[in-house]
Amino acid sequence: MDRKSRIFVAGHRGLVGSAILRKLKEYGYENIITRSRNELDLTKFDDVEKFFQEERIDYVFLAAAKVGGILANDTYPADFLRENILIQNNVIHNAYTYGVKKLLFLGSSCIYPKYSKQPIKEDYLLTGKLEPTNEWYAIAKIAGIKMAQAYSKQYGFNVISLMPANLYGPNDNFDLKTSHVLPALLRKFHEAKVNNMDTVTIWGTGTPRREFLHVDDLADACIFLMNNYDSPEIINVGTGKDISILKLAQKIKEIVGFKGRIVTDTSKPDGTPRKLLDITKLNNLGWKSKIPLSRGIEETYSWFLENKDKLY
Ligand code: GFB
Repeated sequence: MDRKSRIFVAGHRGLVGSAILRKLKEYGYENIITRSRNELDLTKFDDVEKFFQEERIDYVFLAAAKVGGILANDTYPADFLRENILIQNNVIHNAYTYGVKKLLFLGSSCIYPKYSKQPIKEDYLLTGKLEPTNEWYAIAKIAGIKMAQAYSKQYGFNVISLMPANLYGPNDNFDLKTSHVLPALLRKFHEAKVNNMDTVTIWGTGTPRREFLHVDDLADACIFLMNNYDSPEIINVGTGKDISILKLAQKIKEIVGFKGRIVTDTSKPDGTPRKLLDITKLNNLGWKSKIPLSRGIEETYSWFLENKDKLY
């Protein structure tokens, strides 16, 4: 990409898209194109076709997707499967058809088998059964990876696919029913502190382990790989470190300054026991994450405090 390239960030208001937009601006890219959901519904083929026909886009960051935490995935399987497949099919096909030079697709660490050997290497994809709470989303994302690879194989389209660890940061979803664990716990501990409550309840047993990547690190990796990686083979993006949900809760409790106890609700699902990514391939290309978890959580908590009145 050069400074004048026409770069489309799909999903620029979401956690990932907004971070990519910030980072592109920081690096001096001047020709960034965005559309809100009202302006362009990516699930509508004809609208997406018209957009690519008219806009002559050079590069696409496909960060638009239906996403959510463990409960949202488990509750709305049809929406997660359908919307994601529609968005990625429409964008990938029309990007290829209307001359896009390169497209970046985003998957997720949940595409790997539930009981993968750890850390998870890229070639473990499709070697075992998926985690049932999010298999619908995972199947959609696997279809996206395969779509990208098929367009590369059949048409020579330059597409790359990144598999990020669990993401967090500014512009996350803080709705307790649909969010991921990290924003949910920030909000729960904050509200418990403000309301002088005795306990905060976390879902599941607290024993599952997750790898958390700050979305600004992911955005940086996206731009790095757009400029330095040309292969339809998937590539993991993570920190190389994971933490149990209970330890995460203790860390967030300390950062927020809540004095009460943590209790577990084991009627809620644990999900995958562990999904630590093997990031050797990315490290060998010369990229490493920079934001340590504690600092990332502190900054996200500050962002939450500044923005919470607009969030829910
Ligand atoms: O972040 P999370 O919803 O996503 O949950 P997954 C991670 C772990 O935190 C699970 C526990 O073991 C949850 O039971 N947890 C504890 C909580 N308290 C809470 C809480 O208050 N809210 C939430 N949400 N979790 C998602 C997938 O799985 O991860 C998606 O469903 C996607 O497909 C995403 O891959 C990255 O890591 O379990």
